[in-house]
Amino acid sequence: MSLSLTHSAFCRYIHLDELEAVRVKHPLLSATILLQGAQLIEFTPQNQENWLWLSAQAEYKKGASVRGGIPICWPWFGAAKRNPPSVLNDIKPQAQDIAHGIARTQLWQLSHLQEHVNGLELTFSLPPKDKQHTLWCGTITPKLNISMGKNHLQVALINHNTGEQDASISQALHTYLPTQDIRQTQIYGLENSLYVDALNHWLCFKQQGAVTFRAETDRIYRNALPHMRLHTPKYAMHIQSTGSNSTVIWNPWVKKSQRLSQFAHTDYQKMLCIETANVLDDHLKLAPKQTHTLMLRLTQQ
Ligand code: TA6
Repeated sequence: MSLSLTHSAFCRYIHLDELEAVRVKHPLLSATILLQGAQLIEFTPQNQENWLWLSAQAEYKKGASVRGGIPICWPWFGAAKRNPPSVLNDIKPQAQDIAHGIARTQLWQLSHLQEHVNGLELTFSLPPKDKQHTLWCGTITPKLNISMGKNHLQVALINHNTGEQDASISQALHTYLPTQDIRQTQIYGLENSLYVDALNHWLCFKQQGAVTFRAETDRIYRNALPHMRLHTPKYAMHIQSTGSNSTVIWNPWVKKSQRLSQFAHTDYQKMLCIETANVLDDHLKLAPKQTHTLMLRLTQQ
């Protein structure tokens, strides 16, 4: 099915193995978004490469998240049991072994598509589904807005509490980014931030200098600054966020790489995750009818 835009741009549905995706091509860019999870797996400005890392071993199977791009962790991040009671209370017992929530394996719908002279904007919504209610009984509904141009990618996860009571979730835009060499990759903007080290008994530490990678890294930075810079051997990227009180930095390194699905043993050398989030004590609390937006904006220098 083709969704016509102007003569210079088009948007159509394609199949990738078991999954359906929206493929957009514009004079300034191209992109691919899986309907499962509203997962952006490719954003390629004109004459450039994909800004996002996508596993060469990616599998497009129903009910399983594809490794790469920007998976949406919602309405909880990480292991359910690691979440505060106000988040855990809405997760049904049969869902408590599911990592990173249910949104990334549910079928979203393309609900809005708009072309601008400088790019494209798409909105995806997660229709209320029986399956969802068997796994989670919260009252917050999400929408995902993706805005793209020749030198920017903006992703906004918009949460609205439809209920008559306060509601809580944890969430992350789990962004996979490429690098030519993880050992020559640095993240600036987290200096002196406090972080929880998921690999060291979830104890709290203070970041000294830029973030570099010499071992498995799985850290949740608290009250992170809204602007970070990623430096890799081939490109530098500004990472700006609003509505985010947590930043997760992850690289699986050698041993975990051997246990990960859809991941070659040496892939850790060529990727990292910088995740725009609200997790642990900084999870999202919404009053009745309140709306909150978690927004990530990537631009290259
Ligand atoms: O965001 C970091 C993390 O929670 C890691 O602990 C690791 O589990 C990663 O997410 C990937 O999770 P996934 O379920 O996509 O394999």
